[in-house]
Amino acid sequence: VPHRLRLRIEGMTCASCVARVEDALSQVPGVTAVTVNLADGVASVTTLDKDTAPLIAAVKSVGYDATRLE
Ligand code: 9UX
Repeated sequence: VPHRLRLRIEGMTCASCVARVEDALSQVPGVTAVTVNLADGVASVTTLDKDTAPLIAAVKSVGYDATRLE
């Protein structure tokens, strides 16, 4: 079943940052939905894969830091 998780994203300061993070997360296999809130610094991800490491790696690959929120 799909599940939702949230990531704290560090370093986003403008709307283009949001678009970069959304694009990166959307391309991770298993991801079916992504929303990123600039003001909160939080990404909400719906994914079929329980492994969060590829999500965090994708965010880091475009220049931001990410940590799982519980
Ligand atoms: Mo906006 Mo974000 O000019 O790295 S793209 S600050």
